[in-house]
Amino acid sequence: QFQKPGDAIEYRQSAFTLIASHFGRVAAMAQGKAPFDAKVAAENIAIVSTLAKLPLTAFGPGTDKGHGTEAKAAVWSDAAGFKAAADKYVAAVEKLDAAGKTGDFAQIKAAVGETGGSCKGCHDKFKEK
Ligand code: ASC
Repeated sequence: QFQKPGDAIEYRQSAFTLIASHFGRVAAMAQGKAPFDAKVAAENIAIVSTLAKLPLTAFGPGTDKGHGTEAKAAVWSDAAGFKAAADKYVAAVEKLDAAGKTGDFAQIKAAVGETGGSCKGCHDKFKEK
């Protein structure tokens, strides 16, 4: 799928950047930092949902070093733990997607909290900084 390890690292970082940007717009609404607009929330959640699994395809062997990666060695040495964290994130995004479709603020807020927690949970163990 990727010609060189650097291509995979660049790909996953790019995907996470887009996910963080679009999730951030919804999180700002959930936190009351931006006005809640159900349509804008749904549009951004749909983008997050489409992109969510893409970076997970780019942690193959040999992509653990260089090219500005912030992935910790634990991604590969604790592959089961990383898989569990990734599954939690995918499940949270599925709930967020469902909440986005309802347009209900309380449901979106709750799902944003769970999704953000899944981002943080993985970063704490598997990402530098
Ligand atoms: C975000 C983002 C993350 C998570 C995390 C939640 O918006 O970019 O990495 O939420 O900060 O704790």
